[in-house]
Parts: sequence; C-alpha cells; structure tokens
Amino acid sequence: MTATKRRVAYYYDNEVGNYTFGPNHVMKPQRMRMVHNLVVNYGMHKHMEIMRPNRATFLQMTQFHTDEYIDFLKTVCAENAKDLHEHTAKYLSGEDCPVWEGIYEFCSISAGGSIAAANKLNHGEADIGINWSGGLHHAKKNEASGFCYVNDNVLGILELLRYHQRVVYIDIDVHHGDGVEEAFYLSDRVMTVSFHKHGDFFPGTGEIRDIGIGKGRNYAVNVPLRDGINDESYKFIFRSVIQNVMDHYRPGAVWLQCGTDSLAGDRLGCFNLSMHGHAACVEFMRSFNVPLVVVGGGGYTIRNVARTWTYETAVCLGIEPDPMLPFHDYYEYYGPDYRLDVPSNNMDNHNDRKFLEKIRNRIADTLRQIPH
Ligand code: V1P
Ligand code: CA
Ligand code: ZN
Repeated sequence: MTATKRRVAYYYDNEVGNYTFGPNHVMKPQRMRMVHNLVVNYGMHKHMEIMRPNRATFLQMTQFHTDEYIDFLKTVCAENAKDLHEHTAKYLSGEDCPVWEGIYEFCSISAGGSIAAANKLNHGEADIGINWSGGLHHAKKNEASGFCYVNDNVLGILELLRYHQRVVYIDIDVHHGDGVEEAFYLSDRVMTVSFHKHGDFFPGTGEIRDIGIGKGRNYAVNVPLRDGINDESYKFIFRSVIQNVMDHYRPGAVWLQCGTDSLAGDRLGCFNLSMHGHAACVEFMRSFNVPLVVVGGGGYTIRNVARTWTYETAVCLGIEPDPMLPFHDYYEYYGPDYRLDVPSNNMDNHNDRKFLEKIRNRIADTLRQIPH
C-alpha cells in the first residue's frame, strides 16, 4: 500500500442507523452504524477529520429533484400514505421504495453528507471525502427507484461542478447507476462510468451502446458484465477502462460510488469480488491524486458491507488494518472467524478474457472521439 497520506474528511450522523425501511426490506441503514463502530474501534478516527454533516435542506435537494416530489417526501407518512395514494403510486415504487417513518430525515442525512464532502473538497480542505450513507444512485428527478429516494450523488456532483469544469462519476455497485447517468446524459461536464451486471437484472438499463445524447454523446460509459466476475477479471476491465477515461477526460474531481453488492456472497448481487478486489478500485482512484469523494450504495450481506467499507476507509487513509477484527459492539456478527477479510468463493466466472477485451475495445473507440 502506498505510504503517501491524504487528508480525509469522513461524514457520519449517528442517527442514520436508527432508520428502517421495514422489517422485511433488504436495505438496512444499520450497516452504516456497524461501519462506524468498526472504524472507531480500529482507531481510524485518529487519522481523519470526522464530521456530522448538516442535513440537506429542501432548497439543496431541489437543485436536482422537483419541488413537488421533495414536498411529497416531506409530507408522506404511514398515516397519510393511503390518502395520498395517487402521489404515492406516482413517486414511490411498491416494495422497493415503501413509505416508512423518517424517510425525509434519512434522505437529508444521506444527501447532506455527500454535499458536505463535495464542499470540503471544493475549498481545498481535504483530499478525500467519505460518506458511506450516500451512493443512492437510482433516484430520479421526480421519482424514487430501487431503494433510493434522493440522489445524493447528483447533488454532490452539482456542488463539485461549481468549482470543477469536468467531473467523472464511477460506479462499482452491481447495479447500473441509472439515476446519475440520466441526470447528466446530455452533459459533457460529467462523464458517468458504471460497471454492472446486465441481463435479466434490475434496473435493466446500461447497455454498452448507451453513450449519451447531444452534447453528452460519448460522455456516458457502460460496462455490462455477466455473473461471477472475480478479482482478476474485474481488475483488468476496471483498470483498462478507467485509465483510458482519466487520460482522455482529465477530470478535476472524481466521484466513486462503492456499492458493496458486487462482493462475493451478497444477498442480491451475483459477482465474486473479494474485499481486496473491491478495495483495489478505491486504491486505484486514490492513486490519481485528484480530489476524490467516496460514497456507499448497495450491499445486502451487512457484515461484509461493514468489513469492506471499513477497509476502504483505511485504504483512503493509506494505513493497513489488522486482519483480525478488534472487539466492538457488533463483534458477534463476524463469527466464526472474526476476520476483516471477505473472500471470493468458487462460483463460475461467466466473463472470459475475450468478452472483456471486446468491451474494453468498444469503450476505447468511444473515448477516442473525445476532443483533447
Ligand atoms: O427487481 C426489482 C423490481 C421489483 N420488481 C417489480 C422489479 N427490484 C430490485 C431492486 C434492487 C435495488 C438495488 C439498489 C442498489 O443499486 C442501490 C442502493 O443496490 C429488488 C430485488 C432484487 N433482487 O433485485 N428489490 C428487492 N430485491 C427487494 C427484496 C426484498 C424487499 C424489498 C425489495
Ligand atoms: Ca454499477
Ligand atoms: Zn446495487
């Protein structure tokens, strides 16, 4: 690991873990509290600035979302959801995005952290900003989708655009980053790059031929992958695509969505990345020495989410944590091994070298169109 230190600003609100999407929902905000508890018990708080972000205001959230939609999120609760059912059906989507208590406050915490991280970098007060409560990449301008109600990524990137001419958005969640792609699909000031499972998988978008429209043509990059991708294959495709993106686009800042549903053994995902394979993407982005915001996203086997985001916090700091977990509040979740690592398993990799080279070459053809 590189010895060079970075100034890291880490955003966390200790109320975030109290929210719940409902007892049967797979998205569990408690995982952020598990990460934070592990981060502190590893002593990482001594190496970075830990901040409780201001909650995003209505005005901040409506820099992307419509007033009507954010008004709805502010008003809706279990008691009035039935009366508002026409709106509920329009703005929310069944089981994925139900109504639950504190929905607006949760969104304002998630978005507040991402906006604050962007702001901190804009003022040159940190090199890396971290918000594990962010990364909610499916939310649309006027609609919730796939567990995401407010798109903190879009709001944070809009903040970065006040100081930077070009920003690159990179998304290693197993799902396509459709909400962020759509927000900037017509723009050449944000290049969106999503690596995702494609083929009979939510949300169904993100084909390799989707490259942006109008001024935004050639500024959207999609890397559709198959089941079972392992560390070696992911490293190959991630490094070749991203090196090419960084060389051609030369962004002033990088936004990295680190959804951990791309890990082996995720409850919803179908990839086979180990913790080290996932974190290698963080390490690689850090190595460019460009202002970097790192956010969370999906991740449904929560002990592995906590392991990986804790390790990735250490990667941002440039320190190597003990492979054995320290004793902490959630220690019993990590048995029987009580180790930090998330290993790969023996599932088949349906992404052979030829398939990946074809993707790499096709993306290289698109990136060659970019003026420099
Ligand atoms: O597949 C669907 C929709 C629901 N059907 C009508 C089609 N939804 C998925 C949504 C996955 C969202 C991922 C979010 C993220 O990218 C960012 C935070 O990780 C879905 C799935 C699934 N296996 O794909 N929803 C659920 N499972 C679900 C499970 C239990 C309770 C509620 C939803
Ligand atoms: Ca993705
Ligand atoms: Zn996901």
